[in-house]
Amino acid sequence: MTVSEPRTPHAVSAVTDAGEGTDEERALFESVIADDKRIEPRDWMPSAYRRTLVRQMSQHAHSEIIGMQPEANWITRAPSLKRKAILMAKVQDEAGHGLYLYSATETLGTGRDVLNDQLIQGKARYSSIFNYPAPTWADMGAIGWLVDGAAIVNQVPLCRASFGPYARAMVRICKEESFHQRQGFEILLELMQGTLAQQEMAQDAVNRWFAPSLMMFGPPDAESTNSAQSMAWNIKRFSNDELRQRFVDMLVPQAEVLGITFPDPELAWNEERGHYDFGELDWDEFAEVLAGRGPCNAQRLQRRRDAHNDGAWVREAAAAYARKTAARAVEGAAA
Ligand code: BYC
Repeated sequence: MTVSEPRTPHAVSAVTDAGEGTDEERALFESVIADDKRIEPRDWMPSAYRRTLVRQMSQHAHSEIIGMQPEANWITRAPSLKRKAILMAKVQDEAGHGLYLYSATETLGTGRDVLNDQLIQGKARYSSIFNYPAPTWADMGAIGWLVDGAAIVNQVPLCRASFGPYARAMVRICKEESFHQRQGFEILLELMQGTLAQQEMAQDAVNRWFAPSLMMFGPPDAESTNSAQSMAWNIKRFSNDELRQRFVDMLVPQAEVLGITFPDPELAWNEERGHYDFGELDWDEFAEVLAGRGPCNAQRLQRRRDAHNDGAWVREAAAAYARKTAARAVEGAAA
């Protein structure tokens, strides 16, 4: 399997860039990591640690922002006022998550405008999962249950990430993701208790989202270029495959409650391992999506660009208002 533009694996140590910082600074950084404590924005840190955080946190922020699109598409078509209100609240939460994460990334010295430019110019990654279409109402259930479910499994360990602002942002995000997952499960539960057509719609959505949601955890460990270093720095706590396995083990009993099946003939309990076995994922498809050739990549980016351009007048008005308020404050102080 090849992920587009593969990176050379980093050497695995707490401090990578030899010669950086003073002996004291490096020793302090290493001891904070070894003691499983937090690095804060003003602390000295190796530049590779900073770059890794900016990479992961900005990709995460972009995922939240792009991730609003498949669901926002259903706000005007939600089947009831109650469903519309819940969906609006969820999409609004995703915007909030994006903003906390951009703010946390800013504490590392990379501004939101820079990150936004990278996103709209197609130079930044965001989660592969948001390049798949959401053609039916049941997709809202499948996204909540599977996509937010995978997000929780991936993100709960990030509440213990070594960089303080990231870890703290994740605490609130995880609480909200938990509500998101339950609302998805509840949509599917209601559909599965409905007509045959509704049951088929729910099953079809789960068939389409199952494998992509497992790919959210990233490539297999052997192909994961960043994992070893990120784990040495206590940014990641578990490997991609460990979390993927945890997710599958969590899903199977929930699927039984729903009366839904997964499109994987190899899915079976393995007594010896104490885990569910599951089939190989289509990593060529994953590579295609990462290379920008997934079903919705072009549409998602274009919509983000359009929204950014459409919002220019709001940014200009806010900046003009801020200038005016500042000028009035100066005049008031002089008077
Ligand atoms: N999609 O070395 P690896 C949400 C890239 S939003 C795209 O294992 P790492 C939600 C990876 O970036 C949830 N790219 O990487 C929002 C790397 O490329 P670069 C988003 C992926 O970082 C709205 C290369 O593949 N969650 O829940 O150690 C509505 C090699 O991978 C993906 C986060 O962002 C992917 N799936 O581990 C509803 C969580 N996987 O950068 C829901 C935070 C891998 O070297 N991020 N790549 O060019 C992480 O935990 C980690 O970054 C990952 C990847 C586990 C995703």
